[in-house]
Amino acid sequence: MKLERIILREIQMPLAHPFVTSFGKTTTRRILLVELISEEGLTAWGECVAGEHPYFSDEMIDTAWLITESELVPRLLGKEVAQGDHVPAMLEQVRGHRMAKAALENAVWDLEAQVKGVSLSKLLGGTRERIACGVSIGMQDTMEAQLAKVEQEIAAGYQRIKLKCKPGWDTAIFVAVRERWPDILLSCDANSAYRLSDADHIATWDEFKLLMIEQPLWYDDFFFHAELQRRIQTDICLDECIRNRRDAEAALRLGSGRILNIKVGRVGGFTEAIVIHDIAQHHGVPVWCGGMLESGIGRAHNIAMSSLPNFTLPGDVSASKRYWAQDIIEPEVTVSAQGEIIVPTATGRGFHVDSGRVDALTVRHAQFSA
Ligand code: OSB
Ligand code: MG
Repeated sequence: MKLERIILREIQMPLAHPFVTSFGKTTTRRILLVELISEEGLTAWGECVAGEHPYFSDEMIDTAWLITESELVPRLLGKEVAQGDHVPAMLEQVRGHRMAKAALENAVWDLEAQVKGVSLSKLLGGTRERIACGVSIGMQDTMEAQLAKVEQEIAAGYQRIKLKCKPGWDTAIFVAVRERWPDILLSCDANSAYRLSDADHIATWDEFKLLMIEQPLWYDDFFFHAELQRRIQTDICLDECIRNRRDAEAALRLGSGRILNIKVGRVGGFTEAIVIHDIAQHHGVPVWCGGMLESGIGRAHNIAMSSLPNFTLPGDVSASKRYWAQDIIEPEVTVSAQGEIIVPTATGRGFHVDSGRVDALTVRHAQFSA
């Protein structure tokens, strides 16, 4: 597979509903899309999940654009790349910038699936025909609005409800939700809003039988998470702090958590994500696929990822219409009344990219030819 042309685009997509976490509010997503065109004339896509600001991680769309254009594209353009898992070594000299790297690497996997005539799911080692879906619900302005959102998502069939929380927006919400829905799969995500000094407070949540507490402490820590895990019964799930296979192995050996959220962009691409999946499986630790408010391209890739065997918990991969008035793929992603997405079996990502829609949303464009 010779990479003849690489096209970068920034698209801007207004979210159907603003998304509020402990690190901020998102109303419009600025998304970097990567399009690869091979010598054979095949077209493949990747999505960079870096945010508008460096609040979730130290990457943001503008740093990703700069690094992609100045450092990553030159290492791939015009090169013969046999398969997606050869990409990490080609980009290895560049340290960090995992979300930027993942967009390119994942596009190469997308291309490889097309060349081999298999679904992306099969190529990655997927075994599931359908995946279980949960939702991540941002913080609302009032308790009433928060409960109404939970009600709406349960009615839509989602199998797990995740509540964003932070100091001052935690226990009261859990009490109210548990009062109305004592038995649902419920979790929370603090996005690093707490400190070890909050351990006693966090321990009081054990009574809510949460499925997990996601990334309660610092974004770059899994040492003190181990101490917190020893002081609470509820399982900790690690998100932000797991950057690669060594982090995963170290965190699981330390006992920093008992569940992993795998985000393909956060760990630098499918190759690393698959290894982390395997490490967790080896430790008997379940994983699930996180989300980064992706457009249809990243969502299609997340569906394929979620089809691997150790993705045994419902992920944050939900329907297009939860995010967008109109998605950039055809068909859009839908979730059944049972809270499942069917994994496409067609060749490649299994969703057609609506290039007219992409063009209409594009605010920045750069093209590189071999
Ligand atoms: O921590 O999982 C997170 C969105 C942006 C950044 C971080 C996170 C999230 C979500 C939303 O929780 C998941 C989704 O629905 O895409
Ligand atoms: Mg998270």
